[in-house]
Amino acid sequence: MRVLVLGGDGYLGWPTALHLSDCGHQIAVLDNFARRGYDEELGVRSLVPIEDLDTRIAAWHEVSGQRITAYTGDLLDAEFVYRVLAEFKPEAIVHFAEQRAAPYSMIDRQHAVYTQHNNVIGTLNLMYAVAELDPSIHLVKLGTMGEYGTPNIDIEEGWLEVEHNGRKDRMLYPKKPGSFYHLSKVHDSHNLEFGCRIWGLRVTDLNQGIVYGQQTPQTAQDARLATRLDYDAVFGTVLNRFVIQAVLGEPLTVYGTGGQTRGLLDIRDTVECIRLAVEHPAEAGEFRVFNQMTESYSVGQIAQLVSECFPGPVQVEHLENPRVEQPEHYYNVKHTGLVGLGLQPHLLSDTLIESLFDIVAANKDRVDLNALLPTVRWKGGVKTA
Ligand code: NAD
Ligand code: USQ
Repeated sequence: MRVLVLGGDGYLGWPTALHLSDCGHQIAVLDNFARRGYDEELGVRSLVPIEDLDTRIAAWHEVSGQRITAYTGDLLDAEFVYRVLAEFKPEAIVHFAEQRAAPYSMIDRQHAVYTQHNNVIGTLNLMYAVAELDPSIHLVKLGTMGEYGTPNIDIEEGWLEVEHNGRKDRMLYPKKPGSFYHLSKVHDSHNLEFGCRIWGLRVTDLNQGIVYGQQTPQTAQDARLATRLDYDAVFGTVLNRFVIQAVLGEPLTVYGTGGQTRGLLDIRDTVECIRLAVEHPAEAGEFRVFNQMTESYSVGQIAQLVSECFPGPVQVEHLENPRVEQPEHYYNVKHTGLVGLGLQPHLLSDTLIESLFDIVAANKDRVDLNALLPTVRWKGGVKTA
């Protein structure tokens, strides 16, 4: 199948492009390198060194014999998006290309506006290009579990059967997201569902949990194929950060009580979920939603797991929570759709965490310790008189 991977230079987009290429699909990646730009803006860098996209693609050709086409440009440039679709003629598009850090979106007005403009308008340009050029293209869009927030009822896969005043309907599951970034994904989901209804688009919205890990069978074949690993308090995610903090001998930064619970998954499951979604497309007019996560843990449990696995002393520090989120809550998520398509999850285990310890130890000199502590406060991005 011809698959276009948007955001193919990112943490997840690059390993997904390699996995799909390895499975025999013909791949093109598109990226504007915004993520590399955020590194410069924030004065940080990936813990694991990463090559530029051309070097990565050349290395993959050397290792596998497979070719990947690269398109450099911005989803905000509608003409560029139309040109790429007309030229590459994808049968499926995997859309990772958004600003994805909740803290980045909460820095101030400018960053909130940038995030929502980049994410929502980029996706809208893409929807129009698909609708006008070839609505049979299956769009696999990365959403997030954080779209739902932490409601006090079970979280279904995208849709909810509602009975109200004696009448019933199937509605999009109500959303209660916790940052302007997470909100951008909610806006995308609503736009995409509308596109399915009015134009008959075929869309799979993958509400993904927090991803951990750094290697897939493909990226592990050559150092030039490595994907990024973020440790800073803006882009680094919780489990990856705790592993890195343990190796550095720094305290694990649990925000608040640590009772907040989230869905997680291994990076090897991310790439496999995408393959499954691509190879089993949604129907024309269908807005299909999968909850892409394999396990739930509270932040406190993640800190405990990392402490137990690390072969040395680990200190856990409870910081005042810079975010506004429920400290303790009900969390029960349905996630059977991808398992139904054949996903065999890698559950969080000692071996995975131990292999991450080695990757981090090999690169620990690259860490700027100043970037570890959170500086973005959810209430701090508003200027008061
Ligand atoms: P990432 O920032 O590493 O990758 C995103 C890529 O998209 C970057 O290379 C960036 O340069 C590119 N990009 C951004 N805006 C663009 C634009 N307008 N035009 C072209 N390219 C653009 O992020 P990631 O961690 O790989 O996440 C990928 C997707 O998965 C995101 O949509 C994110 O919201 C979602 N997601 C990630 C996680 C996680 O834990 N990393 C969890 C759930 C969902
Ligand atoms: N947390 C800590 N200490 C830390 C870092 C985080 O306690 O050092 C806590 C946060 O307060 C939060 C939880 O851990 O309660 C998760 O935070 P995170 O930064 O790991 O994840 P989040 O901001 O939700 O965002 C990440 C990705 C995003 C993706 C999302 C999936 O950056 O792209 O959409 O995970 S989900 O959480 O399911 O919405």
